[in-house]
Amino acid sequence: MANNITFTMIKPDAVKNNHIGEILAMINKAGFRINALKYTKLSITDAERFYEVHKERPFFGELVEFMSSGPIVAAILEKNNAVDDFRKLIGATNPKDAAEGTIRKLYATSMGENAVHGSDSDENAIIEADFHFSKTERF
Ligand code: 3AN
Repeated sequence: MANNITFTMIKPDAVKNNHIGEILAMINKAGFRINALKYTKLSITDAERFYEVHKERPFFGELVEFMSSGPIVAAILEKNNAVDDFRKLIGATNPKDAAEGTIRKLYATSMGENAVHGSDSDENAIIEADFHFSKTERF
């Protein structure tokens, strides 16, 4: 079966705590191929657009503020069963519930500041990848 993609961000908390290298190493060791990679920062408007589906949720303002508070690493990852396998690698949204050995168990500090993003469906992976990367930035 052809590889499919997921989209991830190493969030401002994990960048600030110097975990970019360890997280990328875990991603590679788990069998994902990096198709695109960018060290960047979301503006408030970018974060509002990216998280638009959550705009009615009570934590929306906090989420936008946090995600635009510092640099992030954005990436498109390729693997067979990429979306589900990546969600297993990152663990539950709340690090208290995340399984041992997952990225969030190791590096997340709270439900809001939870180290990494992972797409929740193949459709959203494509939308999120297109949001951050042009065709010429993918390899
Ligand atoms: P996931 O990132 O595991 O797919 P979602 O889609 O439910 O989780 O939430 C998107 C993001 O919103 C989470 N990564 C987290 O940063 C933030 N978030 C979710 N629930 C809360 C909450 N109760 N309080 C603060 N932030 C939250």
